Amino acid sequence: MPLTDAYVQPERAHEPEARYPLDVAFCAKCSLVQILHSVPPEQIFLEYSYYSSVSRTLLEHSRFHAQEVIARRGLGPDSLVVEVASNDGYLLQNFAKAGIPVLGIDPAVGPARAAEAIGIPTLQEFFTSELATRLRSEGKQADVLLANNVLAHVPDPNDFVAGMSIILREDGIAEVEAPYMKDLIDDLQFDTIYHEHLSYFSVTAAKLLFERHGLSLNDLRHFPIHGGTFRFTLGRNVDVSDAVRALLIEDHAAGLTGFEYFRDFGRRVTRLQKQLRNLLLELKAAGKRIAAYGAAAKGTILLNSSGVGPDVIDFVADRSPYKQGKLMPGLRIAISPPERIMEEMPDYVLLLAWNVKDEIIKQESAYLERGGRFIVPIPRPVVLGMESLGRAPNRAASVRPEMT
Ligand code: DWN
Repeated sequence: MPLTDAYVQPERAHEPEARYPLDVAFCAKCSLVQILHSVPPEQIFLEYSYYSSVSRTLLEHSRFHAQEVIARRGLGPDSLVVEVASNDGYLLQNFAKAGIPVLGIDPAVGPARAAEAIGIPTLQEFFTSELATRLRSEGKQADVLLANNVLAHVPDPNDFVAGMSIILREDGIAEVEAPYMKDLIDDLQFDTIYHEHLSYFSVTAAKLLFERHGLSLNDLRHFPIHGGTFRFTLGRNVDVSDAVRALLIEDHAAGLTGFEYFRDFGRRVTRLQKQLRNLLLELKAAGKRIAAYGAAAKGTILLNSSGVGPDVIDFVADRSPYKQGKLMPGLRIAISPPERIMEEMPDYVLLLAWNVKDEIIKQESAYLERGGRFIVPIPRPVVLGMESLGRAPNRAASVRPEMT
């Protein structure tokens, strides 16, 4: 597969692009699932196109999290909140607005610059145990350490968690969000497997990793964001909540600590890809025009692994100005502003960013009102029309019942 953040400039469309193996393995000792080929992070995260603030869903999720942590930990002007993978300041801005000193750490040049532009001090570096040691020697230790959607992204999770332990105050806590592997497997979210995501966690695997570096998994909460995410709360006190105990039991009961649970995943994915491809080709054969929405990393995997290219998808709409005008990695489908959907009124729009479908459907309600239809590919291909707005189907649009 190509790198999912390697959006292609049109003038370079004729150039070949690097592709890398994307094999996934299960560790029988600690239950961690990992991809086997690590692409150097400098190749992915320095010129990075993902800006967290594009998603209102994520901004809301982050605002509620900050408010809850400030109250729970009694944070104030003498506290320090450090975030690793702070991106464009989407989360830390809530602490800064409350008068709490913050420090962002993110290697991505663009997002780090965007964070600084809104007053979030940001180190444009990769987080390592060495950086943590340097910050600690400068007297910068965190009362709260945040690390959302980054633990899965690092080639050396042990060094990363060792760094977390170093930078955390003795009585500090860390809050780490990472996708839950059970959601991925149960809901066939195969398109979230890509080279940015090196590790995939069960509660068992995460707990073992944290404990290896003196951090106890004190508590956890599950959220629907990004298709299913755990927020792990870590501290130095060995104090394990009932929720953690319940999920450890669930891991074993569901089979996440053994290979059998994963054995038929590939076959189920292949069946899903065939269903999606057949649906799209049937629609094309019937003369329908199809676009897509969300130049998401997962969209590159979905399209390239399913062999769905510019012969099927006319364009991909995306609100991010950093992606508009470029081409999707691999199959080279053009990325356009969302306004093109209403201008051209394709019959169907494939929702590549299915994890934020509610936000996108609400945003594009005019398209549905004019008879447009969304195709949601995961966990199985379904066609959504006006009914997805909670209103009566538009009689003008005829859609075969078997596709709804
Ligand atoms: O781990 C990661 C997850 C958390 O986010 C990163 N590796 C990269 C990224 O993965 P992704 O690109 O699959 O994430 P999203 O958030 O599903 O991407 C959504 C895309 O859709 C973005 O390009 C923004 C765009 N978007 C839009 O055009 N209009 C998003 C929303 C909510 C919208 O209304």
